[in-house]
Amino acid sequence: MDHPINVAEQFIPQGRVLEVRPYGRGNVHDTFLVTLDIAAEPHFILQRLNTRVFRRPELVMGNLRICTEHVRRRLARTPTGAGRRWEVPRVLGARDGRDYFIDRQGSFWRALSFIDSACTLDTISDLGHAREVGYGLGRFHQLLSDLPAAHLSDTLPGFHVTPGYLRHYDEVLAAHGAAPGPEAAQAGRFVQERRAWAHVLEEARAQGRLCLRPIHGDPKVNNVLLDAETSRAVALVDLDTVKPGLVHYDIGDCLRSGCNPQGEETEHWEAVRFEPDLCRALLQGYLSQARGFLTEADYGHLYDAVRLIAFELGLRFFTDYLEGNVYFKVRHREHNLARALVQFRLTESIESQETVMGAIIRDLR
Ligand code: GN1
Ligand code: MG
Repeated sequence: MDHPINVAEQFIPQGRVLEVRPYGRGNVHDTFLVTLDIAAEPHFILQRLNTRVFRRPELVMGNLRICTEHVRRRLARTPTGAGRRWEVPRVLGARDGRDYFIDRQGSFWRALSFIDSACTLDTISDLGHAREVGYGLGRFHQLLSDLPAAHLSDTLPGFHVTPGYLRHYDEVLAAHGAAPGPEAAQAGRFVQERRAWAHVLEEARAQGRLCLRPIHGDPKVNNVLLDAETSRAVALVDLDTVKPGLVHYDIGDCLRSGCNPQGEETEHWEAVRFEPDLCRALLQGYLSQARGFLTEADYGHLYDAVRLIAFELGLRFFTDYLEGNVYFKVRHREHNLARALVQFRLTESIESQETVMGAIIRDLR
């Protein structure tokens, strides 16, 4: 690929690039923070999209535009209440007027405005933070709740469709065989024991009980920006996976990430647990924004959502481990196995708290 500094220059109408450094902890794209010598707006985010995963990156940019423009129009009509701000990243145009740049090697680059005075957390242990992360997802869904899902392209067919991940798992297992070692065997059994249930959300969708809406696709804790001073949620970032989907994918993903204080990258998978107090706080924040558009059936599938998305992510990591780490970036060969064990342990903890979760959901409605 071209050097990121040269690419960054394609996105600035004036000024000079002072620095480009790797940014965040993305598992799929390459992300950089660019610093310019322009005092008014010294930073922007530069990303090289993974086009092996997102095969039609121009559609990703289309979804991004549709959704950010929709939200900006809504915010202009109904501003955010006092003591809060809500921000939407802006797509920055390239010199040739397009909203992306293709380098000499064919890599697809795009630039987004940087949201200032905000921070992210990789894990949470504080109930106030959990409430704000939930609020952030709720606000995001609520602002998109009047955008028909059909206006967005399906940029990642099969994303979060668990039965499809199971089919792929079976294919990989058939092609590569089972992995050696007790932990891989345990993970294999874990998948077997849950396969019959894994279609739960897709079945509800096929029967018309759940419907497609615009979703974020990846609302894990560190994709919710919190104001650096007030800790209030100010934005959701990482908008590549915005597309039609079930809000349950998002709610499940946010809860599986937000209620695991050990974090998804911990090496101590045995210590992983799903924390019900964080779940209550996160859902409370979410529902403060989402009550107006959730249906009876939506509530009925919230527990399934968090159990399923934790399981599904474990399955995706485990499959990638078996396939030789072709999808998620890894720091060592067993990395995806370790990640899978974390999500499977989390799934077990969620399962052991089904009654508690049912009570939390009943209380908060
Ligand atoms: C990937 O690249 P990143 O970190 O934004 C993945 C998500 C997973 C997440 C787990 C397109 O997101 O689905 O939940 O890793 N994104 C894609 O950390 O597969
Ligand atoms: Mg992402």
